[in-house]
Amino acid sequence: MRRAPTLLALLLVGLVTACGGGEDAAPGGAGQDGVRLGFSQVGTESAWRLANTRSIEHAATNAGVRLDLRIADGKQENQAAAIREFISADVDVIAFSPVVETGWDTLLQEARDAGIPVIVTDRMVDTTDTSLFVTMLGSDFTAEGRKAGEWLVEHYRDRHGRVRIVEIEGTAGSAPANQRRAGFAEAIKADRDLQVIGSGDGDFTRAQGEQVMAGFLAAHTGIDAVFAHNDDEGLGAVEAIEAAGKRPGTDIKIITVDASRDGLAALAEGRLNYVVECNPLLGSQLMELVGKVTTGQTVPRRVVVDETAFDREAAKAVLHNRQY
Ligand code: GYE
Repeated sequence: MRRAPTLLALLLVGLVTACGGGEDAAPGGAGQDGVRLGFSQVGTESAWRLANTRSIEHAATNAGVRLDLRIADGKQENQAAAIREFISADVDVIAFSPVVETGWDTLLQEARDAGIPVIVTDRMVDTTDTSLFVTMLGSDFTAEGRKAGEWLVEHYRDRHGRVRIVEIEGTAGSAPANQRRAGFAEAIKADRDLQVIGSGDGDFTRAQGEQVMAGFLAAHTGIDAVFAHNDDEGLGAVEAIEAAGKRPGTDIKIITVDASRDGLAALAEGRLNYVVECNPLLGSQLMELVGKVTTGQTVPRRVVVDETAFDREAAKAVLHNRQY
């Protein structure tokens, strides 16, 4: 344990109760009150990201955590600068969602040398020494890619002949792009007719998704399906497909990940075909881990978020009270 909890925090343990913030409410009494948390967020690229930031802000407020939030605009160097500032400010805990997987070892070592525990959230880091962070809270991106691929295998089960797929990937080098690609490739191996004929970096944005899809439509005829690594890219692809005079969801099938409100609405309208859930509402779980880490309690090395997937009917059923 890095430092003893303050007397006030000790007095509050057991007195604080969760204060009705829905999924963002951190359970009280976990020792977070007054803890200083430096959090380096990826950016503002998608609906998922905005919901994730909001969830963390709400949960911090509910738990009494003093949050120093920095948004990195998708740049690793900005995250490195923010994390170094957290170290200089001697915060109690650092959490971050790494924009790309590699290149963090030195920085994590600096945090360790300063005695500050680091929690990795949302996206995994690829480090030589995994003890450089205390825990990782986030989704199973490989499973998400696999679910997307399995839907295509099932959908084209009775079709004979090549199925031409294009893949709009997430930010190059990011954990969700690497792992969704891998899970998807693994699943579509079950049917040799399913072939990825093109892939491009959509950077998890609608604008880039649209541009990459327009490029595919210009370069290839007879595209059957798109696997977009998030809803925003998929919704950009919808626009490019319509601009090319085709019907998204009908002429070209589209599978995405996240299950944001906009994604599910497009699915309910039949412009997307299948959406795999990736839940951004990690705030309360993060604050719980922060509380445990600062009070010397043991935490699991990996906390995986529970998720599902939606077809058109399932989207219609949940859309009315979707939180993100
Ligand atoms: O799928 C995408 C966001 O890291 C899980 O990042 C996250 C991904 C999410 O920009 O929309």
